Formats: sequence, structure tokens, C-alpha cells
Amino acid sequence: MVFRAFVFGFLLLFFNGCQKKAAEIVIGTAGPMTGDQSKLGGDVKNGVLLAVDEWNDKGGIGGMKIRLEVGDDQHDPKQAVSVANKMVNMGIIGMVGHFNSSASIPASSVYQSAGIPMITPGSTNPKLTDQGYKTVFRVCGRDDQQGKVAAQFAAHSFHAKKIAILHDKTTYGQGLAEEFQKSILSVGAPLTAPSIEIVSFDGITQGDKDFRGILTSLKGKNPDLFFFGGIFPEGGLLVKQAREIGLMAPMMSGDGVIDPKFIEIAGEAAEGTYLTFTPDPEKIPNAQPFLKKYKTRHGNELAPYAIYAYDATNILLTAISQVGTKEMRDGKKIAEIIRNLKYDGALGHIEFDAKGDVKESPYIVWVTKGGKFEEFWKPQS
Ligand code: ABU
Repeated sequence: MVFRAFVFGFLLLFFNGCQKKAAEIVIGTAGPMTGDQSKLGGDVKNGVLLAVDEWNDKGGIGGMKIRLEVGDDQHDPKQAVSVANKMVNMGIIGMVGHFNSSASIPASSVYQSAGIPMITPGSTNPKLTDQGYKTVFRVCGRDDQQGKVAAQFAAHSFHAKKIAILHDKTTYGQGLAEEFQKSILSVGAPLTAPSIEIVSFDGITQGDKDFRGILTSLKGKNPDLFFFGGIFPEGGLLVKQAREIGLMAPMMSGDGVIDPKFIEIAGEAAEGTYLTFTPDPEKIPNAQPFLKKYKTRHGNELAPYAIYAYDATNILLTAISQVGTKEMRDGKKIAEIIRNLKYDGALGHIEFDAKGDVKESPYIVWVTKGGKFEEFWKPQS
């Protein structure tokens, strides 16, 4: 009798467990959740969770709640592939991530093979969408776009004559540095700048803390601007140590350094640093409800990529809601819906091209001033 009751209880628990699993929609997000870039991973996770909570507050999709799985790839390519395989095995039906190009590109092959759509909030290296995968999207721009805007600024607004280029040897950092160099050296309007000399092109190692050697060598070449392709931990140290050794040329960088941690690391040396990113969401009317809710949860600290993660999640969940419960596991159909979506989100209007890139990505130049980032220069359209 006791044994029967035990078996019955076990079966009840088992079936309840199965029912619970069947009644959920699982999506994933991944990025550097721990380590030196954890601020970026945390911002992405917070943006995704805000969107997921809003959908769940409205009842989920087709009566099912949405559950988020979070993966920590530590911006490492091998770790990213391992996270991607785990996500596939956990049964996610869509991925918002990864964040770093060096993680998203290898992980994209795993998701593509499994037919799972992925939308990265922040991976800007062109190769991600140039691979031709039909299930891969990004809501951010590309480094060939931001590299060109940085070059236009350096040539036609800053009027640089001698530029030194550094990068962190990663897919993103080196890729952006190469795009910047290509645009500076390109001939033909509007970038004809024959008087600009690239005095050096060097790589540093991510995770290193002392760049005084390479900076001293740059100082000897007397650049009036030095460009850095990389992320804020190294970017902050580079500009700080440049000033310490007397290299006073301003630093220019990309979206990898627009984070309060850059200013925290660089201190006063951050002043006057230029970088490329998209326009300030504080000035975008559509972004206001998102910003209000995000700040209520997480305070006023700048989280530049949280809004991208929020829109990417809403796009993924909108597509899942449109595909219908029966075809919810058909990632190719979900991807097809994403490709044809005309989405008005916190960032404004988003549509994708055939590659999975956003049709519009309005890069501008920002400057660090008074311990803050502010919009500085827009390219002529
Ligand atoms: N786009 C900035 C940093 C993320 C990346 O690796 O692309």
C-alpha cells in the first residue's frame, strides 16, 4: 500500500514536471557575465530580462511563460561554442547574443546547425552576417560602417595628419582597426585625405595591464591621433598610460569603450577621447519608456547595450508569437518572420536586410567631456 502510494506520488511529480517543462518557452542570452567585461554581459542580461518580464506580465505567449537561460562565455571563442552547445541541449528556441564578435561568430555555426535563430545586440564584426546564415541577425551596426565614420571624422573634422593605430588582436578590435585604416587610406570622395600618414599599426594583448612600452614607441612617431580597436578595460589603461608617458594625442575608439568603466579606469585622462557609437537614446522619444523602467530597476548608470538587448529580445519574442504554437520549434520560420518584420522598438524603427543586418545604422562620434560621454559630430549624409 505504502509502495503504491509512493509510486503514485512519484508519477504525479514526474508528470507535473513534464507539464511544467512543456508549458514554457525557453530562450537564451549569452555574453561575458563574469570577468573583466562582465559589465557588458550584465547590461545585456538586464535588457533581455526586462523584455522577458514584460511579456510574462502580459501572460507570455500562447499561454506559456517565457524562461531565460543565461550563458557566460567570458568573451572566449571556445567557451562561446561550449555555451552554444549547452543552450541547444537545453532546448532554447532563440538566442539573444552573444555579445562579443569573437564569441558570436563561432557560436553562430552551432545555432545555425541546430536551426535556432540568434540576434546579437552588440557583435559588430562584418563576418557574422557575411557568413550567409539565414538564422543570424544583429540589431547593432557593423564595423565597416563605424570604421568609415571614424575615418571621416579623423580626416575631415579633426584634420589628423599622422595617425597611430592599435588593436587588441580580437575579431572585433583588429577588425575595427583594419576598417578604420582601410577608410583612411581609401581614395575617392568623401574620404580623400592624401595627407594622412598611418605611422603604425600594432596589436596589444587583451588582459595585459602595462602598455607603456608600445605607447613610448608610438610617442616617438609623433601622431596627432591614436586609434584603438578594442574594449574599455584596455582602452582605459591605454589612454591613462599614454598621458603618463607624455603621449598627449587624443585617443579615438569605437563602441567597445562607451562604458562608464572606461572613465573609471582612465580617470581624467579619459577627457577628450573620441569614439563612434549610435545616437544617445536619452534623445530618442521611443526609448523613454524603456529608459524609465531600466533605471527604476538598475539605477542611472549608463548601460549602452541594454537597449539593444531589449529590442533584440522583443523582436525574437514577437516573431515567436507570430509563428504560432505548433511551429514554435521551427527556427527557420521564426527567422523568416524576423527578416520580414517592420519593428518599432526603443531604438526606433528596425528592419533587416537579406544578410540579417539592420537597414539603418546611424553611427556618430561621441567625446568624453566632464567625466561623461556626449554626442559630438555627425557625418554628412
Ligand atoms: N561591438 C563592440 C564589442 C562587441 C564586439 O565584439 O563586437
